[in-house]
Amino acid sequence: MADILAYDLGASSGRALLGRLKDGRIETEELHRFPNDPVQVGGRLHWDILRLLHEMKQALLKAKQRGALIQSIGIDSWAVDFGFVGENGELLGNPYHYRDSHTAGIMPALFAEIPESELFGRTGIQFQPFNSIFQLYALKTAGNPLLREAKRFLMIPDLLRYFLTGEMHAEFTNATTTQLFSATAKDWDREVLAKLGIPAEWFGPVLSSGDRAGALSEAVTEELGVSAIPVYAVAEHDTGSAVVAVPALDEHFAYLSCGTWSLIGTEVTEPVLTDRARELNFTNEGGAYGTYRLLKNIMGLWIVNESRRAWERQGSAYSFPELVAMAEEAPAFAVFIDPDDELFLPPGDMPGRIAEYCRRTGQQPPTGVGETMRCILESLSLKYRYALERVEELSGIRYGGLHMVGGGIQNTLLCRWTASAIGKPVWAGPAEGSAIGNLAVQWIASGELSDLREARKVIRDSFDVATYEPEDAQIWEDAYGKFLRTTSL
Ligand code: LFR
Repeated sequence: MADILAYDLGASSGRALLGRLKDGRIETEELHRFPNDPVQVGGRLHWDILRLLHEMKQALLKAKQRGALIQSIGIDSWAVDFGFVGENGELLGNPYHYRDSHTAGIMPALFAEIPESELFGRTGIQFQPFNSIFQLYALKTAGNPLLREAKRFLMIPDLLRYFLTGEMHAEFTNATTTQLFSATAKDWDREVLAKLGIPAEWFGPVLSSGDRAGALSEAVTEELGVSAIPVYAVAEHDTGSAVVAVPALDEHFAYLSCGTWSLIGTEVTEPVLTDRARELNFTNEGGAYGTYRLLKNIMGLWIVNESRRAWERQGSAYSFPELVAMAEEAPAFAVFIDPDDELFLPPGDMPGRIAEYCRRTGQQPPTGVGETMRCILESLSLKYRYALERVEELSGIRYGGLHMVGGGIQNTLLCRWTASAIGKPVWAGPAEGSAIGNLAVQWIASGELSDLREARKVIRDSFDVATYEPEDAQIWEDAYGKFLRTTSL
């Protein structure tokens, strides 16, 4: 039985999943899971990229020990971040983490060179200070010496794929998230690059999902004693892979990819470049097979993860199930935050920032762990409703419910509250959305699945999808009104 391997790297952990197609069903096996802890040095926040490569190699060794015969490999990861390769083919420096503060306050300076409306019209991408365009601009403004030596710009999965294969390629879904990619010409936007003085030669040809992207290099096959396994470009942006795995049978559907971030949106065939989409700061990220992901970023479980770390630093360690149980016991709808307030973007003391947000908005700060957790999870659920209403406005479609995929669905309280907040059913599953979408594109590439539609059907047949029905309609309606007033949304 042929196995294929998906590497899915998230902002807090990475995993390697083996996938197998058997009688029209997908079977997966987690080969390896590893933390992805960023490293702070000299006041800057970096990814530990070589450690990630090491862990990816560990997965290949584990596969070998199990006697798995891997037919192909795909890599997906978070978006926007990148590394530079120099003249001698070596990595220059360490890739920055998109939550590093070097992009804070940088957006207005760039808009003085390219107006906001022009940049959105050209790229269709939402404005976030951490988009690659702003990161590059910040490095340039600071006179960072890496820029003088750089010969190629590679996004995180491109870079890791290069380490494994020796070939440098860009990939469509992830390339769009740079905000340097033309939504209409479907190629790097050379005019934007020229205006910002970024060398166009850094940006190579762009592969589509399912294109062959080389094979394990001799250096790797010799080091690990494995064969030259082919590597495919999948939907290398993890959210792009997660959307591939949404088990929807309808053409039009709404999804929420729920992990460190919450990405809520729908799949469209052409980017929506209207003024309204720009005002709402929606994005049109490239999807698999020429689709676009019209979606909105919501800060997501990052706020929970960081709060947990803050409590741990204060000497109180809680597991996620404990935190969720404490949220459920706390009083309902006491205080609200806008999870997308910029206060919550950088790492740090989230409970302290939630208290600060409450004071700023005339609310009594939550007093304990349970209250704080309740505030976060209720506010997230209500923000999902706000965003979903805007997805419906932009697409002109009313959705019958919301598909939730990603690790966040293990938080069943969040799924329940989301259903109640949006007043529609939530269909939750699969949890390993990105890795499964990654596998699916490899199977389409090898011809074992015919297309995206068939892939979604097979995913639907292979994984449990839990349905959550909305409850307490009026109570949630009132809470939504209070949430909107408090957050001034
Ligand atoms: C989710 C994600 C989001 C992107 C953010 C930063 O993992 O890829 O889609 O906006 O991380 O890269």
